[in-house]
Amino acid sequence: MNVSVREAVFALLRDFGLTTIFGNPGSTELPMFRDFPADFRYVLGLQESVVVAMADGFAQARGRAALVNLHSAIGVGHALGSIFTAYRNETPLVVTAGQQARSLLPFEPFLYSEQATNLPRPYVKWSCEPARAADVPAAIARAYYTAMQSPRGPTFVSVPVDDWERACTPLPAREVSGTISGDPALLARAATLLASARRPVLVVGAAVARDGAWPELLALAERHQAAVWVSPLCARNNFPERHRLFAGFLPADRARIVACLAGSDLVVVLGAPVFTYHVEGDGPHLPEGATLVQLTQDPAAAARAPVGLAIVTDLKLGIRALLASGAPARAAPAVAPRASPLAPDRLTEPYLMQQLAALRPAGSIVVEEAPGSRGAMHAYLPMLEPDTFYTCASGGLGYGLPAAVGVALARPERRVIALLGDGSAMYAIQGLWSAAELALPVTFVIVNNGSYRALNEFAAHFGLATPPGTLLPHLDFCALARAQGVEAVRVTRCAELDAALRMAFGTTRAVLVEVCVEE
Ligand SMILES: Cc1ncc(C[n+]2csc(CCOP(=O)(O)OP(=O)(O)O)c2C)c(N)n1
Repeated sequence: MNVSVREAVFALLRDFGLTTIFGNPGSTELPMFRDFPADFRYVLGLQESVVVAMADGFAQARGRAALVNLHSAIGVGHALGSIFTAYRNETPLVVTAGQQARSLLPFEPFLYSEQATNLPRPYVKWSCEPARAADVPAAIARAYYTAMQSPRGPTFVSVPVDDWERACTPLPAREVSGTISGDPALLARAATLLASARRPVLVVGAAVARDGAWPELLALAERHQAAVWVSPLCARNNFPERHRLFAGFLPADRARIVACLAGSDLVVVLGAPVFTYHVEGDGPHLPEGATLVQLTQDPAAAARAPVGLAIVTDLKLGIRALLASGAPARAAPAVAPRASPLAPDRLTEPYLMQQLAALRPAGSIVVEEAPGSRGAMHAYLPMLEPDTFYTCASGGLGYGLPAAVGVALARPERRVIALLGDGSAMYAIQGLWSAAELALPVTFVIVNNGSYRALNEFAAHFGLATPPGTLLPHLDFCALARAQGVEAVRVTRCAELDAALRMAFGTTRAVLVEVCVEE
């Protein structure tokens, strides 16, 4: 039996549960959407980096792949920053893009993509433009299975515009497992090391959240009375941040990591690289006398770790294996000091975080991209429940605002709070329009400090006093929001903050709260 490529692809997408298509269309994509099936929905983003970041948030919040459709070369070009972020986030995305008709390709036509498959490399796991139209369904299927295999990530398929009406045979979906179960002998050795350690510590990363291993991690930490540190620049939350064993957030700096972990004889890294550094450093990677065990879903992270025993495994399965061993009686580690409460006298970033923590609805999800506010957030806005925090693993700005829209689309029962720096928000401000059109109750909190403050602070590391290009005066976020259909309120004093947040959290519409903070 023959069907059109389009029919075969939509049948496959339906089987994979990829019925939400994030896109921004062009002429080279239009035939894909002929007779658009009623059980599919198209989520429009007004720029392609916004499209991919929305899909990323959606995919992460659902724990499954999402489908993206981009315009040929230029659309992929606009999307590349967000594709890079999805790659670092290990977010499964099937990214498709249009291409000019096969018969036109010898003439280098308008809108054609010369090296379509190379354009998104190296930040896709697999990239393909099928040799024949009839091979498009198989390429989409392989892209999906590959995206979902551990470590997950984006894949790319370029589809010539004339392929959609061509004939092919239908392709049934298959079951393809992507879960890696670690070597039992090595996991048993790791469990023994843990049981015999004097003072073990756990360093936890985003793969713990991605693999749904929150309860196993909690059990492991409590079993061993092990302090839990969050790995540097971690993109998800993995452990209740007010638990007595919660030690804090490791900096992305070798010597400071060693100082934080001092006194431990065994460092168990779970679902994170060893380690993510941001600044140069030398000397040891571990405190003197300590050994390291790493459980990771990423074979490359295992191979490049500078020290320790590395075991490639799904985190839930791996931590369960570690739970097989008992633990000796150990004294509880010292409790990390908590930040003291702040009075409503200065509208600072820490005060904003404190009030957000007090007023945020139960179960609400924070999607953060406010680099200079990270310290204040860590101190005053703890994440207490699983899957309630997302940021980007790449450090690339322009992710948080549209990702929050995608998370809200995936989790309609939850309140989503996008916590954004003024600079960060401007990389993807068109995402507000999608939130309004989709009628999503996202609360966008803009931390307006009038600058790229994180960059100003980082300049000191290189001995620069005042770097150029870091001031952002004259931005009116309320006007930017209203122009796109999002209600907005500006807060300039402590006394106005609670009412604004309560109003935003109390409605079912998207609201932007612009908070003008003092230094
Ligand atoms: C795409 C991209 N461009 C530039 C940077 C460099 N950068 C890192 S932090 C930062 C400033 C962010 O400003 P804002 O969101 O206002 O937060 P603040 O630092 O003021 O808290 C910049 C520009 C980046 N990380 N990503």
